[in-house]
Amino acid sequence: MTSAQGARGRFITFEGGEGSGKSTQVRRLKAALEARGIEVVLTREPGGTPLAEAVRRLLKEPTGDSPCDRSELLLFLAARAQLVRTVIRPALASGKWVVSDRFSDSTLAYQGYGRGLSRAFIAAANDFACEGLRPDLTLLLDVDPAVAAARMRAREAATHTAADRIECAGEDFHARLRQGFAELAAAEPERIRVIDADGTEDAVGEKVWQSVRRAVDDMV
Ligand code: Z5A
Repeated sequence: MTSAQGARGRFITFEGGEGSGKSTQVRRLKAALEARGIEVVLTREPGGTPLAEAVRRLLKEPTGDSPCDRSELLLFLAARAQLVRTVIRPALASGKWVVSDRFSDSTLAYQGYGRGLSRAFIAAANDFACEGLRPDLTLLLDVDPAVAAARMRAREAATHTAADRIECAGEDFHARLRQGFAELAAAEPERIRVIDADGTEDAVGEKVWQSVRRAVDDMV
């Protein structure tokens, strides 16, 4: 693990489609790391600062003016630039570990593979937004889309909420997403570990922990 250069903290991101269990596993990993005496800052994307949370609302809630694909991309990047500069870098510099629910791979997957915008441009723009910061480790939670959809429906029924603008993208979009994430993982197997996330929360949590443990043992 070398990419959060000079910092003592470590930067771990979770990626995958909606309903793959990222938020659940982010919380579990935080607890597991804290039990080892590691200070952890949780972030989510888009969001994690007042400005970035305002951008999140613009992206997810109806405004009467749905963003075009380019506008959507730039809003995600604006939120990321603010999060990296004001939360992630300071936390890493002070020795804390940062665990983020989504980060730059989501932009390549959703806006690149999903929306069809230039992946070369997105990679360069990500680099600009992050000032070169890259995750040390990324856990890609891969789940059958039908399983994920069932989880989402169950959550919507339990919380009386409806799917948001991005969640309503069609089956083709979600197939491109999954393929895109798989290609990203194949291109960077050292950084991106694919976790089969079809099992129970405990089973997936154990796989996540095994992937992270080597990094933890290096640190404590
Ligand atoms: N987006 C983008 O387009 N470009 C970008 O650059 C970035 C993001 C950064 C953010 O939505 C949206 O922004 C997202 C991508 C896009 N679009 N969509 N759609 P979000 O933050 O609101 O949501 P999300 O990131 O897609 O996650 P999610 O829908 O909340 O799902 P999740 O975090 O992966 O899963 P979960 O919340 O942990 O679990 C979902 C439900 O399943 C819940 O009821 C759990 O209790 C249950 N669950 C979790 N794990 C299990 C297991 N193992 N078994 C059974 N049930 C489970």
